[in-house]
Amino acid sequence: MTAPPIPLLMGIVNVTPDSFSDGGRYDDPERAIAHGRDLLAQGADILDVGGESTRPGATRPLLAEELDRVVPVIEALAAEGATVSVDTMRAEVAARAVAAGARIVNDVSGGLADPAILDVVARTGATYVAMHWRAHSDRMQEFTGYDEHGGVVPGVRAELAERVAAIRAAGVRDEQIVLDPGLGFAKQPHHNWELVRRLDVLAELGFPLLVGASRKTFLGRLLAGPDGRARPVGEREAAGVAMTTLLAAGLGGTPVWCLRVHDVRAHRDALAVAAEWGPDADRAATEGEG
Ligand code: PMM
Repeated sequence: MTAPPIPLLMGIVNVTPDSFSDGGRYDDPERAIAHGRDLLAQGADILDVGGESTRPGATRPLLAEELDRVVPVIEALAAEGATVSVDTMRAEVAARAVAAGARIVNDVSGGLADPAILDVVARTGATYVAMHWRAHSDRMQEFTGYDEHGGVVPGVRAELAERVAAIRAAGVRDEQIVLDPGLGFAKQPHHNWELVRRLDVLAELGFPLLVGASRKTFLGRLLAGPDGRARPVGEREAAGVAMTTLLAAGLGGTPVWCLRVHDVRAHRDALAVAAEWGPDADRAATEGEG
């Protein structure tokens, strides 16, 4: 068996006081820049800089707060040659981020929160990650029904197809578009597993896929202790690395273009192992001593 091409790794730089998984640790720009450099040294291909927490129940920052958080960090990291993505739902933030050097706009709302973001993407030519999303984080878990679509996989596919139509209508070219199933966003835990097992159904839409499973609640629930409480967020990394390994091995049913992760080194190691099943798989046998 030959594994598909190795996915890119997007390292997460959350410049937020209340992020889902590394809340507050990198909330001042200097610390966030240092964290970005560290993730590059660990082998990140892309740095995803975000100033709005989207953890379940989170409330939104003001526009000015979000700009103050992300623009200096993007400027510094892009100036050092990093490929930077901005994690935002706001057109104004996307525009300022691209002007500061970001080449990717990662919009968890897929253009639903602020449709003008699509004009920014069309005008600038930035790569656009459109994630499956139904509502802001304070209410998203009220919208986890997929029965009218016959299940979560056809539901996410249909709703992403609608987003693609809107994105194209705004003048964005197909080569700019990346799709994301939105693990943990308006999903019950079992929905996330159904999606990662059938990424091939989303790939039928014809775009590269990005997947963000790192440290999410559905992994915490899988690893719940005997008391039924989810595994704490800082103790989910090994499960995330297993997810990376299985997706890199093709068990999502299709190649994945990029994985969005926190602990880049661990995922880079997993991809190094997966690469030994890829096109250059006999390298280890000829190079090493075993
Ligand atoms: N998840 C989070 C934030 N941004 N962007 C994309 N494209 N896909 C995701 O799954 C995603 C995202 C929430 O996780 P975090 O608080 O750990 O960053």
